[in-house]
Amino acid sequence: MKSSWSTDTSIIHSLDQENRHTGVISQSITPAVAYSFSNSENAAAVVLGEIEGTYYGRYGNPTTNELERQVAKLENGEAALGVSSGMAAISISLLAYLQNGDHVLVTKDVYGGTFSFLKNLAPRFGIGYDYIDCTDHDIVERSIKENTKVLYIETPSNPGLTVLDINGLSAIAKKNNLTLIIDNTFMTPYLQKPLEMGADVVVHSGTKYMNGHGDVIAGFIIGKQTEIAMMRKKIMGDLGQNLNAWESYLIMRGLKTLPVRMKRHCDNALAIAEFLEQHPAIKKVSYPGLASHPQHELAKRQMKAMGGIVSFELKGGLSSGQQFIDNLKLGLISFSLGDPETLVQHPASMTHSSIPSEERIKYGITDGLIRLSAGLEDSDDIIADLKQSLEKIANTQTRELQHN
Ligand code: LCS
Repeated sequence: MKSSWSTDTSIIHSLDQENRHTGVISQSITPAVAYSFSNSENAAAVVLGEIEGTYYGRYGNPTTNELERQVAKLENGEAALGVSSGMAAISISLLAYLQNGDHVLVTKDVYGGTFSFLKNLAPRFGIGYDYIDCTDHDIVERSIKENTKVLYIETPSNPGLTVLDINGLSAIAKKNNLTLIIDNTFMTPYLQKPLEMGADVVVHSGTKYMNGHGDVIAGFIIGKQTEIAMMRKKIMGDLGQNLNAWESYLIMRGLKTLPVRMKRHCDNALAIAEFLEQHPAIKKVSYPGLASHPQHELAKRQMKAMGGIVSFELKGGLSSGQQFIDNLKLGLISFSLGDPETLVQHPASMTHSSIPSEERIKYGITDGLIRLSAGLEDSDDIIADLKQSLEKIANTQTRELQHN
C-alpha cells in the first residue's frame, strides 16, 4: 500500500498483504472458532502471546484481527481491539485502568449507557466517580483526588454536543498521571484523531458511523499494544465480549465508504442546523458547525468536520417535542444514530424518560430537546420533512388558541 495515499484512498485498499496474494478484493470471512498447531510448543507460545496467532474465538479471530489493524491505522494507534458493543469497549477500557479503591472523573454529559455503567456496576468493583464540567479546566484540576486514575470524556457529547478541548485535557491528565480515555463515536477517526492530541485510549461504538448501516452492534478500543493485549486476554476474553467474524466483515465493508458517508452526513447536518436556527418555532440549535455554538472555534481546530448530529429545542416543551417527531414522514423515530436514514429521538420521553425532569435539566436534557442524526438522504427532502412537521405544530397551536 502506498503510504502517500489519503485516508479516502487507503481505506478502500486496506486489505493486508496475505489477502492480496490470494487475489481477493473484498475481505474473506473466517468463521473458525478453534485453530490447530504444528506442535505443543507452538500452541503454548501463541497462547502466551510470544508469537502472533489465533487460538480460540473468544480471544480473537482472523477476520476481526484484520478489522482491528484497519481501525488502529485509522486512529493512528499502536493496536485496536474489536469487541461486541460500544458499551463493551467502554466497560473494558474503564476496568483496564481502574481497580478497587480507584476514582474516575467523567465529563457530565456522557452517553446514558456509560452513566448507567458507572452508577450501577462500577461501585460493585469499588470504583468511585464524579461527573464534572470538563469545559472548565480549573474544575477538572480541582476535582482530581489522590486516588483518581482516569479522566473519561466524550466529545462532542451525546446528546448535548458539548465539544471538549482534547489537547488541554490531555495536558492536565499527563501532569497528574491520569489515563485519558475518549469516546470518539460521534466523530469517527475520519473526523477526529484523539491519540494525536494526547489521549491515551480511544473507544468507539462501532454500531454507529463506523459500520454505518444499522445492522451491527460492535465496539473498539484503540491504544498501546501491551495494554490492548492485556484487555484482550484478561478482560474481553474472560468476560466473553468478543466481536465475531461476520460482523467484523460487515464493518470492513462499511468502512470503505466511511469518508464518503461522513462528508454527506456533515453536509446534511449543517444544512439542517442552518434551517432550524432561523425557524421561529425553534428555541435553540446545538451544532458545532454553527457560529452560535459555544465551542465553535475549538471545534474548527480539533475536528476535520462537524459531524452528523444536530440537537435542538422546540419552544413548546415536552408536548411539542413529541408532536414534532410524531409528525415526521421521512425521519424515523429511533434510539440509534449514524445510519443512512435520518433518525430522530426525543430524550425527555425516550432515552432519558426515567430521569426526573429536574435531574435531566442538569445534564442539559430539556423537555423540548430533540436529537437528530442526519442521514444520507437529499438534504432538501429532510428539511422539507422538518418544515411540514413544524408547520403542523404551529397549526395545532393556533387552533388551540382559537378554541380557548
Ligand atoms: N458511546 C456513545 C457516544 C453512544 O452514543 C453509544 C450508543 C455508545 C457509546 C454505546 O454503544 P453501543 O453499545 O450501543 O454500541 N448510543 C446510543 C444512543 O444514543 N441511542 O441508542 C444507543
